[in-house]
Amino acid sequence: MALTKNKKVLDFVESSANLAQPNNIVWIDGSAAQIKALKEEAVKSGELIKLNENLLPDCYLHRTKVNDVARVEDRTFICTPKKEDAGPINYWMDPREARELTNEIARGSMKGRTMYVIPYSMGVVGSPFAKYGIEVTDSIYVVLNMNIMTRVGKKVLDAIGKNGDFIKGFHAKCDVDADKRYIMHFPEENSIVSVNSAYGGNVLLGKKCFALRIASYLGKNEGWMAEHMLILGVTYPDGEKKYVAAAFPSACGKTNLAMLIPPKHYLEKGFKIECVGDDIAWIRVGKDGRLWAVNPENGFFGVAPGTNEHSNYNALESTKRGTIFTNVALNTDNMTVWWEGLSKELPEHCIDWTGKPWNSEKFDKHDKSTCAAHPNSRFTAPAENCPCVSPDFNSKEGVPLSAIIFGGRRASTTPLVYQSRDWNHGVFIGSAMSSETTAAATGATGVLRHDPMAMKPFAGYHMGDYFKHWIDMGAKVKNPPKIFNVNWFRQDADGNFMWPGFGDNMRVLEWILKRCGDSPIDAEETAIGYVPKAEDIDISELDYNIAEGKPFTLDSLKEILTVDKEKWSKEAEEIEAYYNNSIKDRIPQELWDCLATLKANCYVAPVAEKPAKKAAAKKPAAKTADKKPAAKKAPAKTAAKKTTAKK
Ligand code: OXD
Ligand code: MN
Repeated sequence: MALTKNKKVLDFVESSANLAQPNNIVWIDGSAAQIKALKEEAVKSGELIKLNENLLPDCYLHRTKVNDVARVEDRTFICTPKKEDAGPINYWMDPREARELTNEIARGSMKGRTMYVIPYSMGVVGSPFAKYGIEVTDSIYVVLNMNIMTRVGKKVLDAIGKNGDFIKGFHAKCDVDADKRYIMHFPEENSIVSVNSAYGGNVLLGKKCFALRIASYLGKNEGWMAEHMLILGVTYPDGEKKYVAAAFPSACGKTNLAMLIPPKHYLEKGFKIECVGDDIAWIRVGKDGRLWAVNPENGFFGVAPGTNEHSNYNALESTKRGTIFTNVALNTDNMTVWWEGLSKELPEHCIDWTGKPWNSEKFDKHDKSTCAAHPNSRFTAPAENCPCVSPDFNSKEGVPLSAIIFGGRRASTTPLVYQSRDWNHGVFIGSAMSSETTAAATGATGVLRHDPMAMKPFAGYHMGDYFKHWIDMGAKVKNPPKIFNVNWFRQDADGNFMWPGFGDNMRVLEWILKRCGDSPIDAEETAIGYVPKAEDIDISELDYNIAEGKPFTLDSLKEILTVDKEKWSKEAEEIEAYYNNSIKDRIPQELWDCLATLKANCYVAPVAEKPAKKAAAKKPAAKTADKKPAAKKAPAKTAAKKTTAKK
């Protein structure tokens, strides 16, 4: 029975049903009884496997089809009436054509099936940040994941009210046919359509589709920001709290940073990290002239491989109850789960993510095809499970940001940390981000690509306009957060990581926040921005590399803080080529100015020549392609600390 009188909701449900022709329609009211019954039904049909109730209470395993394991960027479209509004780095389709195509695919696809209607809220229901959506789907897996990742049920329909608006989301599994898979966004119609997939990032429509692509478009029009960022709080020994948001591309360690456990001597002093969010931040200007952020989600859709009690104790604890695992391995000895990096010991009897018995003798950690768990296997865990979840997690106002951090996987060039000269320069740094690709999206991994603000796959409109929106937002805030860039992934000539990462990133966070107060600590001004004086980063009790006889010293730190002008001069050319050849137009002048400054700062006069003129960035294209050769594969980390590459 319909749970609302809102005509727009009823019309949307009716038109979806007319198209997909399900046998029946079930409204998700959010009650525990309904969710329990759906889990039982999914176990009966084999869609979910019930795990050991004593060891992993209320936890389930789901396997996707082998052709459906990651986001599909080349089948994800922004459907604006004018192609140029989607911009040159989004895939675009004419909205009418997109509707016709997906209607054709979805027509009658739910015959003999049930269509579930999920009312959900991104953000705390009733808060000023909250936005509502209705997703219709023929997948119980989607219902159960949405129930973890968002706030669902009747309370959302009550908040939408009789006349309120919402984002329409239509999902149909169809035949999970990769050739007919489409993830369509209609920003001007507040609508999303997803067909022929059942993988989270393509079908949990509240997440990437709504909370980033559609929300970034809404944010541009309404004066706020939707960003691919974690949010964390640092509590100081005297009880003071400061908050940071950080953007890293998918599977580059956002969840690890958001739940970091500081080194022992920080803990002893009373420092604490609390997690507000691990993937998405909605950011608004507060009455006090600062930027305030909320995490619109209610759970974590985290990458499983590499997660263990050392790399991310808090994430692992979060998965111990009420969690849905996707494409991890099943340990049949005790009906629990396993993935590469969970433990050193390999399970004796195990079914791999494709459902076949796994032969651990053939396992080669350098060959992904021998893995028991898919490299992009996931856990969907309730945020309330997380031991370090912030008491501000459900705050209606959000948290005030002291710093914004950008970061990517860069084997060279980018120092461990540096700070922008001001807001606009920070926007430039974000716009120039590049990182090696990961298994979170289909396609080759380990290839360096530009990923501005970690939003390349998620900005719902023209990237040049998105940069402009950042510039405009900066002009609106009296006390903007300071902007930084970090790189945990710098490698030495032998391909070893030069910084331990994980909990030790606390040392960098501490420096960042010391730069944000009323009387910031000093820093070195360099060609690219402010870099720490090495002595100002606490490296006490850092045991990195000791086992290899190369302990981490001040000189090691100095090495990863170096700014090599020659490399940066090449980087500047690369950025200019990216602007000219990929983004092409609508790049704000402020960013061209920052690029010109970078080029001038990195100019190295040829030896024995007269002083040369300063180089200036100009629009005419340098003809470099937006591609670099695949970065050298990172071998396992040093013997001092064996870690996975998601720090
Ligand atoms: C994610 C992603 O799932 O970025 O968060 O792919
Ligand atoms: Mn993400």
